[in-house]
Amino acid sequence: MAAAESDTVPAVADDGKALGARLRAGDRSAAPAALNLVEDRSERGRAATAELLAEVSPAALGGDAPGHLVGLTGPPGAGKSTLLSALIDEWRARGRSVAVLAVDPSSRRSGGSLLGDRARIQHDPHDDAILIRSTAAGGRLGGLAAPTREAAQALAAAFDVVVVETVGVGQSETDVEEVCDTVAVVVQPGSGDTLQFIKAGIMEVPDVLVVTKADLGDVALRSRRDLAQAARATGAREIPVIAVSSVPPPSGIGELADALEAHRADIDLAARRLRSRRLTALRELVAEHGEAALRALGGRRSAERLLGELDPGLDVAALVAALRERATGQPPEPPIAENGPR
Ligand SMILES: Nc1nc2c(ncn2[C@@H]2O[C@H](COP(=O)(O)OP(=O)(O)OP(=O)(O)O)[C@@H](O)[C@H]2O)c(=O)[nH]1
Ligand SMILES: [Mg+2]
Repeated sequence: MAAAESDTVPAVADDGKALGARLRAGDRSAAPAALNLVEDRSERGRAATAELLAEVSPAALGGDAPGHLVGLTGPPGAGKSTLLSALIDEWRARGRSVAVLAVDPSSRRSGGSLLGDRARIQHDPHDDAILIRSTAAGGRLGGLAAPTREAAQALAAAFDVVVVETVGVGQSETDVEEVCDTVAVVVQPGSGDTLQFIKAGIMEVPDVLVVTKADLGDVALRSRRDLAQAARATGAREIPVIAVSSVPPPSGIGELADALEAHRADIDLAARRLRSRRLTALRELVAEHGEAALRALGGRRSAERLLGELDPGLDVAALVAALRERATGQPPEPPIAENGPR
């Protein structure tokens, strides 16, 4: 592992290349500065971030970033943060380094009532194999802002597990699915969440379903049964449903860690990451230039086809640049149209 040259975090945002190279070498001490950089949305920050991300791109790494990108999502108060505290202990006991990007939706909630009961993620602050960072929410509840996606990408070069924690119900979870290798959807027992969840028909999203607060007893068992039934009814693939208790003494945590790992071992990671890069590129194109950019490419379908023809080793920025070039008929142009938020 490359030793940090100094113990001070670079104050300026122009060191993207060096930070990216350190992350690529597995130097986790570069992570906090890298996250600061990614959050710097000034022109200079963006340019340095692009350099950083190029250093951890599949091309630079000679393959996909090794970290396991885990999405953890579910309704407010379901027990996500408490569960993460227990999962972090489990992963550390297994010798894994863990980074958590907790998407903080609080600014988007009316009032603060939901926050009253909220737990923080507990962890050993002296353990440098753990990094916890709150990041701002994207445009919608559960939506991922670009810095969160970029941070996840960067951290996956240096941490064994990178968790993106979001609050979400229904459709909003698909954002996490787009970025992560494995998505765990968390519901608490007897809350109506379970039913709503089943009715909403979002069974495509979870790779693993988690019922929290198993210590509550029967009500948790019932929720687990209902969910398992709904999961089976969707047919296509088997979704494990795991009941966990995160308060001492924890239970089900090892089983959940196993299920997450098993999923990751089971998927075609390269294909999932490639799909993720392409979907992200489309999303960024639209965020930058509005739907008009898609129209200029002949619609979403045709844009997807175009992406399919591009070099699979390209990173998101390169894919966006290629799309932009096609859409405008020439390299970097001012925005095609202001279409406002979707
Ligand atoms: N009995 C019991 N309570 C739990 C368990 N896990 C979490 N809780 C409680 O449930 C409440 C919400 O837990 P959080 O971990 O903050 O839930 P969250 O999903 O992160 O909530 P938001 O961040 O607000 O979306 C807290 O009061 C926790 O103490 C559990 O396993 N058993
Ligand atoms: Mg939380």
